[in-house]
Amino acid sequence: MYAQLVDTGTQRLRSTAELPPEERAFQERIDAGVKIEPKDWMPEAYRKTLIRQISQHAHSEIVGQLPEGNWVTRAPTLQRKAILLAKIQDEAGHGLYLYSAAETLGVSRDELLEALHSGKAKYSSIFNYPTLSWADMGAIGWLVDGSAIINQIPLCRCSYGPYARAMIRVCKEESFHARQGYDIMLALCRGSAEQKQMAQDALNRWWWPSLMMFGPSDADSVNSAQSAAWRIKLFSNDELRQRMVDQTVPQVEHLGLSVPDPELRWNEERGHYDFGEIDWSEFHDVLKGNGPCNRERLRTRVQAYEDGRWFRDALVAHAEKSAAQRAAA
Ligand code: BYC
Repeated sequence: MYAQLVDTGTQRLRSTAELPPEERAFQERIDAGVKIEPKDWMPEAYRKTLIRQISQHAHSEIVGQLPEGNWVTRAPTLQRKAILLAKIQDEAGHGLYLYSAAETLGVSRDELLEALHSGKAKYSSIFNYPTLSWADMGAIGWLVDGSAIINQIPLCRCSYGPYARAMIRVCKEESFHARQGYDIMLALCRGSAEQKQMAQDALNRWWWPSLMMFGPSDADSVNSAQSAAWRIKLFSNDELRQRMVDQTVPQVEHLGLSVPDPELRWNEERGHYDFGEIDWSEFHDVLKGNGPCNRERLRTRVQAYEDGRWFRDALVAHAEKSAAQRAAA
């Protein structure tokens, strides 16, 4: 099974009538659109679900820096390099807001990092793919950050206040990321035949993993029903994935590229694009740790954490020394 099945204590969705009075009052607040704040009473299962999702999200932002970090020293111009650096720094910032949002639920950052570094916690499947050419910087910004925006805009309205508020700034920054990615793709598609081919190759490799980012199909999404009832999820995995396809296909056409899916076609009746079946065995393999870069990503992340130990120790020593000096004064 690819889900952690965090024991939230709820095996199935209970009707309002079945809920104990405290939980019923909580559900009524959620249904009325009231934001839940850290000091409010909440069911233990709600708290655990949020810790799971917010920490996975934070880990994704942090690990998500690695595939792009690979290209900072090889950006084609000084301007592209400055933009890429700024984007990667934004991702670090998103990770920090999100760890702070998770901490409001009573978990420590050390516990969260330990779960990531030991391989227990998940991060987005998308960051386990390699970045083979400069065009991948375009495809990631355009498709990966583009998908992230589609998933995260509704999260700005989710029921947990600190998560919803963190998402507002994150989405604004993601929008810059998506535009810079599309700008790289445009430049390549207006360039030489080889450059356009690089852009097509990047689209071919990132298209399907980007669709997988939205998670399993609704029928297989174990957490969706309860998360929807708690307004942590406002749209289903499949609804958001469809939105991504509908929004992106005209952008592909504008670039003069083609989507690597022979079954893709406009469905007049549905008013949406139909698209081919996702290779779910690939998705499950990546989640189990067997994607092309899982081991490398985790190793690099743990090494970065170890390399920064002296700095964290120095900060703590400085804080302790300052506190002792203040106490003695
Ligand atoms: N990758 O029941 P489901 C970024 C897991 S970073 C890995 O549908 P849920 C960026 C899922 O966790 C953007 N695992 O779950 C950064 C669950 O397992 P557990 C990251 C996945 O939570 C740097 C199991 O599969 N965005 O944009 O209701 C540079 C069953 O799934 C994935 C977020 O984290 C996946 N793709 O829905 C550039 C958004 N999909 O936990 C860009 C916040 C599913 O039970 N998260 N799983 O062991 C969410 O919206 C939801 O957690 C998901 C999954 C839609 C992802």
